[in-house]
Amino acid sequence: MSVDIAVIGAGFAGIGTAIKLRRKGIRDFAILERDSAIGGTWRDNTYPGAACDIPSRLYSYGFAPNPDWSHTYSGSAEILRYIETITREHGVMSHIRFGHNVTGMVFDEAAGEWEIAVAGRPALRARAVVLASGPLANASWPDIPGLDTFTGHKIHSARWDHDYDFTGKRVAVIGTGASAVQIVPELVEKAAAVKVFQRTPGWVLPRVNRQTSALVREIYRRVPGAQELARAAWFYGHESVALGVVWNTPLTRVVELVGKAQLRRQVADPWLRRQLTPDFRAGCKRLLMTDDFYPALQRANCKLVTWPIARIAPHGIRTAEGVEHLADCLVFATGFEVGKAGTPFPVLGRGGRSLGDEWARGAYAYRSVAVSGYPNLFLTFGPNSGPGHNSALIYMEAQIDYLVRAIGIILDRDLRTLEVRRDRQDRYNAGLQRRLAATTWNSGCRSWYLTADGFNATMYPGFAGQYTHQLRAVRLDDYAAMPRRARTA
Ligand code: N01
Repeated sequence: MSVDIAVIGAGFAGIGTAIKLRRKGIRDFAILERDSAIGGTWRDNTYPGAACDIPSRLYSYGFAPNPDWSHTYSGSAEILRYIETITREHGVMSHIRFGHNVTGMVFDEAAGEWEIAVAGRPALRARAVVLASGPLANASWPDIPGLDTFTGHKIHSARWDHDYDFTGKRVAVIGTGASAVQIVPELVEKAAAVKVFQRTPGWVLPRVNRQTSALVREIYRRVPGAQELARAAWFYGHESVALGVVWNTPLTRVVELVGKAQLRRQVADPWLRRQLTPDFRAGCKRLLMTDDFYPALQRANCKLVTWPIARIAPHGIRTAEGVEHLADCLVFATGFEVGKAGTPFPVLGRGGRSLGDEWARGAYAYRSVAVSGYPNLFLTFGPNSGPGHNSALIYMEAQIDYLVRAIGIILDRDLRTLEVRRDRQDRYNAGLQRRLAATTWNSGCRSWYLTADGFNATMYPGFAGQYTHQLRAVRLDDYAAMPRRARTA
């Protein structure tokens, strides 16, 4: 079986890619999705309180504005509905092959095709592949001793168990990242007791969510340009935030002042305030946007535990000072496996070289979308494309436009291979790493942005506008292009 293009993953990026391929008149493509439904992150992250902390007008595609967002920041169900709607409206559904779990890819140099292995199914061949499987797709269970000995219920934030009834239960939440700060305010409403195990306090900033009034929705629907204007306002607002969170400059202190003011305003107890005060520069780890987390921690049925976890016991969690915290349910808001195996499955390029091996100490790519040695392969949300201050969708749409243009070049010119030149890739990454050294992410905290060796393969050190600008055109002199006919000549 073969197609011109294989897209791996039917989340936001895969669906966006498919829409843009169709708009370009490309029809011979398949989206391989391991699950039985679309939506990726927004299908999987359905924990109570799950929402996006980027405004919906920015956290959506520019080509598919939605006048009906119910709030400034939408919940996960509404975002999933948006993805389903654009998938249907743009005729993408028929391209999706559900239950197709890709287990590996090998580049066949003679044919100029990727051979894609799919669990329990025949392999698929494709002239070009778009890897849209997402960096935060696999839940991370922490390596805490005794994890398997717990006799109660265990839930990970990214795979919520909606059948479990928290009413009257004692719950222990491990983690205080972006997922936990959304979960805890919901859990305290139902559970008898909630203990929140914090290893590192994060910077918490106000979110201020508002319902969109009927009048505003009507304006967005009827007034030409209104949605674009609102999106532009949010975009430049977030771009200005970059000055305080991307680089480690005096402006970072402004963000820290806002965080400290929120802490002072919402937490009266000086002891608790001290426990919640971060000891690293704002932005070094992901900023936590919430108005509800601190109030939830101060509810009578909630307690913050700051002693390190020593082990998980059959009936709860034992902390370093020897106390056992009994729990009926452990909630793991412990994040995702990021770059642990290099790539989500083995990817073998020219001469059998392995992308996983090359990326073992930290991933790199050319402008985050292409990798030398792996022709006709394009990445969404690839190395160093994390924003930190703006919407991931802005970055994603720029990547998609770029890679669809590159794929168009492969098809229109009937190329066997289009491969980024190594020297261009190296020059790009040398510049990136130089700039990254001056950012807040490299200022000394531990985060999933960095590898164990402190290599930043995750974030883009600049404004969103700079990132999208560099992807506005495919510069052919950055690539080696080999026509198909050269094989037989
Ligand atoms: O995961 P995280 P997340 N013992 O890795 C703690 C996106 N997202 O799911 O900080 C004790 O950030 C860990 O502690 P520490 C967003 O990109 C977006 O919350 O490492 N604790 C931390 O507190 C985000 O960055 C939205 O010391 C342990 C927590 O678990 C990404 O997803 C909403 C531990 C993990 O935090 C991941 O966020 C939610 C251990 N052994 C998520 N291991 C939006 O709104 C880990 N921890 C867009």
